[in-house]
Amino acid sequence: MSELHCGRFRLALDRPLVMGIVNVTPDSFSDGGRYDSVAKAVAQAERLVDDGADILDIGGESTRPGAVRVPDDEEVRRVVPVLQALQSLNVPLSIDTCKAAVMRAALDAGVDLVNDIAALEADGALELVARSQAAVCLMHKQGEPQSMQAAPHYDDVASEVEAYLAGRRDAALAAGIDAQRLLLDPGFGFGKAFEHNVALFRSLAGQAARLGAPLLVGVSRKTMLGTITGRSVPSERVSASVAAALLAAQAGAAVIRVHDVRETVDAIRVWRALK
Ligand code: PT1
Repeated sequence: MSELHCGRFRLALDRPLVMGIVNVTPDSFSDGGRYDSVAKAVAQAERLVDDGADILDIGGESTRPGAVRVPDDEEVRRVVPVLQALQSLNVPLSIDTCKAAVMRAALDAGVDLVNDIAALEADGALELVARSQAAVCLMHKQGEPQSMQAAPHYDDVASEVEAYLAGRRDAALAAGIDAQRLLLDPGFGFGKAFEHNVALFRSLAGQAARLGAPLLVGVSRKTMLGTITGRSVPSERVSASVAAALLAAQAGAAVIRVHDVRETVDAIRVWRALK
């Protein structure tokens, strides 16, 4: 049975794992010392573990369409205290970053997985992760979050994303990152129009089989689900997100990245019991 070598942990991949999202984004008015945002993130993380999260994904910079960049040192100051506070929870910790400086600080703080929307393309990132014991998620995107939804273009989105992921997988293997440390992610909503996301979603089972690596899928509360349901408010996309998570699980996704851990865990339990 396949397993993911993930820092301090060996995670069995015999069922879809649920990765819970923890955002550390300070309120600039009331939170000069960042105490409030750290305390809130830790409380949120503890709740997600109670709800059944298998992995916690901690992020200090939003990468949703149009989000503004956060400087390296500011991102480090946001996430490191949270990672330190969560070490003793004994749950695998993931850092959601594309910056090598943040990866280094997070690895020093004991992070178990590096979740990189830029697939370790930053200078030094591949070597840094290779020297660690952490797992890594390599994601596809077209363009940068600030402008990626302006005019996404593909001739064949599924084969282009698959070729990119195969190339980054091979770069990671060549750098000495063991296959059992790798997750690949098609990157829903990252430089993709609605039709691209749909075509990509329908290609998940084939990609999982051909890439020969476990896939991570992140569709939770995303615009594509708002387009399908007509719900413009992300927090009203919970049922849509759970439905999409189940379809991703059915297509063979190994890890599902979600906001709504409790709902997703229950749905996956029912799917596994009744399928
Ligand atoms: C993801 C992901 C991520 N998504 C991984 N990491 C985000 N591995 C952050 C929208 O269309 O899918 N995989 N880290 C969040 N990014 C987005 C992108 C949020 C698009 C919302 C949208 O609404």
